Amino acid sequence: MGVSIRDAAQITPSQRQLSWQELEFYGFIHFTVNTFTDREWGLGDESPSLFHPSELSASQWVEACRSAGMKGLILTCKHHDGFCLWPSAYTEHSVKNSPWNSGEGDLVREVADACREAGLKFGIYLSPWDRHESSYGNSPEYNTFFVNQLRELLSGYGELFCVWFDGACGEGTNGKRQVYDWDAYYGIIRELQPNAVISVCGPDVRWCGNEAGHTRTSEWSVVPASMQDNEKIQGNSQQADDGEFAKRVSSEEEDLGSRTVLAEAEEVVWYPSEVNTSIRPGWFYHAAEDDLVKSLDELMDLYERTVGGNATFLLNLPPDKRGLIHENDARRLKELGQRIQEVYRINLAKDAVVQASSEKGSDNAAQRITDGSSSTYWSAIEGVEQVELNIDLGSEQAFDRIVLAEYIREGQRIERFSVEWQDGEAWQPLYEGTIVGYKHICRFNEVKARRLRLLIAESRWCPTLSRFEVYNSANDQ
Ligand code: FUL
Repeated sequence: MGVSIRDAAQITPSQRQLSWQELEFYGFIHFTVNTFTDREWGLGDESPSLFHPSELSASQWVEACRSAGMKGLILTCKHHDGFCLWPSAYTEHSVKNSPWNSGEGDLVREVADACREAGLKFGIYLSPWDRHESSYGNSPEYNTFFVNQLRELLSGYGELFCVWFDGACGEGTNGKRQVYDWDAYYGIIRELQPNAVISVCGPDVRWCGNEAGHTRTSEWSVVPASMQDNEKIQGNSQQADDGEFAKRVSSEEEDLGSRTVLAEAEEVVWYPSEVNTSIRPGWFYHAAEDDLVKSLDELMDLYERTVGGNATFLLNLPPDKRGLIHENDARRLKELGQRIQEVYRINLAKDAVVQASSEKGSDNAAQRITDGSSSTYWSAIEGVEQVELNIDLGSEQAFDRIVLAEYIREGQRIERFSVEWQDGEAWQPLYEGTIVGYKHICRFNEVKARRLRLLIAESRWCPTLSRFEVYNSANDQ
């Protein structure tokens, strides 16, 4: 029992996990018959004739995502009500029986094409729980049906970056119990879309555990393999359509990867976190929520805590009955994109001179952390777990953000660090942090300084860093 620090330090991401992590921020679209019935969970008996968006424009959705700085989009191809946004050959419960485009429409195709045209990655959400399909609960029959639907989506719409399996199910004790054949689902995904990550009820991307935008101070990507247990993920997911779940934050499991956790673990895996939340209270559009779009400050804070907290940010945008992202949401997304760009535009450490108390060799010299490339990196000598890095910005600068990035191809190592600034002869504390991982955004009150030092107080085997950047958020003015 117990995983050694050195072993934990050697756990690295797969190529598909790395590519996914680099997307950082991407959109979620919840759209189905619920949009027209004003519900969050459809019952499965809705008539396909309800689905009649009057002005649907997938390129407007994609443009809204792009304006926010998102690099991908995941579409609810089928939510719990079972209605399919593509003309599946395996059910009548789909767009082929809707007035939209006279039953000739294929929304999955429209969104996939719009994404490709705009340079966004495309991913699919397919709810395992299906309240319409009569075979649901008759396990082998439904599993065949589900694999057939997966095959349609995996083979008909070009490259996918993600297949998102929701853990939610509201069948309750007297409902139908379906035993999902996860191995069969994963098998066909790996076969037909080897580059796609399988998220939530899947081995590649971990659900952060809440839908309210709560983030952990120390979000480890290396966690016990037992976290990949789908039964447990489903148990923690939404069980009832009571409008409460999306607001709930459970902080029971704050620590998923510290040394205390490693000491008890049998095996650890690279299983990084994704934070999913909605721009409005609901996942689907409700006119009553038009004035409840999250504020720019809230969204910016979420962005900095998720992407800047070693997670990715999956932000949901619900198109309205017209089939458009409402003006209020579209405006907010554009504002967010501008704010992100402005805050992170001028890196004040671009020409900084860096020295480290330990350096593995010239390929991994300390200076690598400011060369603007995320494929070069500094590393301490193996076995050196505490390091001091001195950063000289060349002249005094005013700033309130520092961005750190580990070279995660080599694993996640840093456990505790602090940053100080030089004030005359003295060093003043500026920031204390725990993990870094893919990206850590340090936020603090503005300070004016020329010299900084980063003290890595605890790490696993030897720390690495690929980026050290300095910004001033006042630059957005
Ligand atoms: C939940 C679902 O029940 C919601 O409707 C939504 O799809 C969200 C992303 O996951 O658990």
